[in-house]
Amino acid sequence: MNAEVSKLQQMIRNAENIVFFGGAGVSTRSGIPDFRSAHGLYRQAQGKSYEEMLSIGYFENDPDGFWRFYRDVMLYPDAQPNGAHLALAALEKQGKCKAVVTQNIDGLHQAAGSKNVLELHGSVHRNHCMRCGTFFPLDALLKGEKAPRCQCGGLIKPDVVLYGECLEEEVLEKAVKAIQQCDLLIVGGTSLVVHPAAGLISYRSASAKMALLNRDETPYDDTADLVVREDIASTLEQAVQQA
Ligand code: CNA
Repeated sequence: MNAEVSKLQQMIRNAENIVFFGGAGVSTRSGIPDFRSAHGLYRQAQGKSYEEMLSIGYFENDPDGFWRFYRDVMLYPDAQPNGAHLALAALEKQGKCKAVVTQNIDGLHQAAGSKNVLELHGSVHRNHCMRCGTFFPLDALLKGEKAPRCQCGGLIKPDVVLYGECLEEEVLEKAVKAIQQCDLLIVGGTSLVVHPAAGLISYRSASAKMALLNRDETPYDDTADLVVREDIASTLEQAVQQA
């Protein structure tokens, strides 16, 4: 174990109220590409930007085009939790991790066993008819060339916060409260450039420590007590196993 991972292990040992704040990099080892790293989806984009394709404006103007793109690049129904998700679930079981605040929409923290997961950007697993409110599980929507429609004829929309939409107030408030109360904020797998989500890490108290586990540099590296630029799954697996 290198010196940084062993420092993280010590920080976890000393902490009583840990909150994890994460993003797409937490799930890359599960086979779900992120947006902004070297092999991320942004680099593969052609024509329209991903922000445009995943915006509420595009969904409303061309729901068929939106769903074609969304099915193609955002849905990974066979993905399984990796070591990072499992380590965080283990930390919750130990009573140390009080909340996972995630920008991810893949449901893998819950699949790993975490119970208190605050999904800032929603989830691909929840979908509703925009006319009558009927719920649809992901499985029912995976196939097709067109936007899925409810029996009532209404358009189905994933409960995912699209670019141009506001974050859900209640989730945001719970996330802020959890971060304000923690004594160790572990931030990882996020480029910290998508707002307002990224700004939430600034709500930690002055006495709380922050560990930032991200392969690439972020705008907040200077404000962290520890920065580990390695794979988050192996970092957390090592640090939590022996904490
Ligand atoms: P991002 O902007 O793509 O940044 C990801 C960061 O993770 C990059 O800085 C990488 O360096 C880092 N990273 C990638 N793999 C690893 C790894 N194995 N270990 C350590 N670091 C790694 O993603 P953000 O989450 O910051 O951006 C927010 C967007 C991306 C949210 O709106 C998400 O909904 C959206 N997104 C979610 C998923 C998902 O749910 N799995 C996938 C792709 C995009």
